[in-house]
Amino acid sequence: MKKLLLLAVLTIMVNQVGAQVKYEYLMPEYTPTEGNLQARKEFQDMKFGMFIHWGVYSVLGDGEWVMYQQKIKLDTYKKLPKFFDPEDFDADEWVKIAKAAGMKYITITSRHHDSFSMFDTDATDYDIIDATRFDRDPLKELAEACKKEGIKLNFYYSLLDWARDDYKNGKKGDEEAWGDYVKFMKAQLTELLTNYGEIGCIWFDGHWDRKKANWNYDELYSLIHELSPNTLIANNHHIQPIPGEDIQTFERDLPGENKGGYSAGVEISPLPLESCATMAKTWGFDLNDTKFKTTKQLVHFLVKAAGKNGNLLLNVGPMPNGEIQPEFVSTLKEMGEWATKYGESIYGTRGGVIKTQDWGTITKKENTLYVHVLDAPTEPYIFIPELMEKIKSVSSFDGATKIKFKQVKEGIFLYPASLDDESIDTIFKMEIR
Ligand code: FHN
Repeated sequence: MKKLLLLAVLTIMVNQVGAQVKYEYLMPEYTPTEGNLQARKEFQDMKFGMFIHWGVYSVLGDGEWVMYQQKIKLDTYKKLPKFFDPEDFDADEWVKIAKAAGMKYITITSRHHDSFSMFDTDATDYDIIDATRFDRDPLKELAEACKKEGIKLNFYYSLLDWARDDYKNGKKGDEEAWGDYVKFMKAQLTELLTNYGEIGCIWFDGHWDRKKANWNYDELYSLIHELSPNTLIANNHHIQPIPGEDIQTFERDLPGENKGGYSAGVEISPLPLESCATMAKTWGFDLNDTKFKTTKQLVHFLVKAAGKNGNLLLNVGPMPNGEIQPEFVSTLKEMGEWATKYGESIYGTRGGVIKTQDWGTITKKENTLYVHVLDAPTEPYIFIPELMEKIKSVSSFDGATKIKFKQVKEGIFLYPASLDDESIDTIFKMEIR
């Protein structure tokens, strides 16, 4: 009887999870090209990227959801482009900040939920060239700056739209309108993939606004892969990856966790993983948002993501004048100082060696395991459970000090002479036999 009950409970749980995480429309089988697989590997090697949420909403300094949250009528919101003239925008400066932080790629919002296109598009007049006095295409300038500096450029693209009638009517069930909206997205995606050089990734967002809808991903994804097979597709839909996607994303969460509340029932897939996070609270510029995360917290996020085999996409929301706020710049600079010293233990590594421990995690590159002690344990040793690899030697990060260790069948004990409580991350190197 007990067994039957357990089975019934399990069946209900599996069905619920299944119902919650599955995209319901048929997708064609997807075989990534060799180049795409190589791009996925390179994506995983990069580990750290800059997310940029920038739009006309920055004028109001109240985050990227201001139109929705302050219930601003569309006609009123449409006055904002007139006030948006970011004359201090300097793409080279942004790229310099990202590079100095140790970031290897940039993912910028080409169009967010407010529908405003931050690039020169022929598919609508509601864009930066036609609707503002700022007669420049920031994505073009960023593409050029990224190319110069060897930084990969990715485009965020909102599926959800708060302004377009075809979206609104399509949402209400008007199939013709929905078809028009899909056509519009395809026109813009074609522009984004043909006018800006090689694009690393198209990063979709907003699926969750129409959880049950047919988003025509078969058309969108095959268009992207036909135009640019090495461009990776990510979709922040908060469900299990859909065939055609190349990256799995986690919002405000480490891969496989659901502390942010967006990833209920979502399991880690074999795709490259990426966590995105904010430096304060909101994504878009918010004048009142002073809940700044510290350098230590953010380095810990980066290291833990790498330990779980994921990248960190860390967000900045530039101000309406085009500059990244100084608080972010100084934290990013400190992260960069850390990355300059310890980047070897992050870039090009893979994770998933052990489960995250209270003290920290492990990353791996070839025959080296990097033990990241993020929070010193109270015991005078570090215990690493379930380690399959036979260890030959353990040393301090710089290799100057040998560390005593004992390997038993349950795991391995490290006995460092001391552990610095204040250190952001004490790293030991273990060589595999
Ligand atoms: O609503 C958006 C939000 O503004 C932001 O773009 C984040 C980034 O992951 N995604 C959405 C929420 O899921």
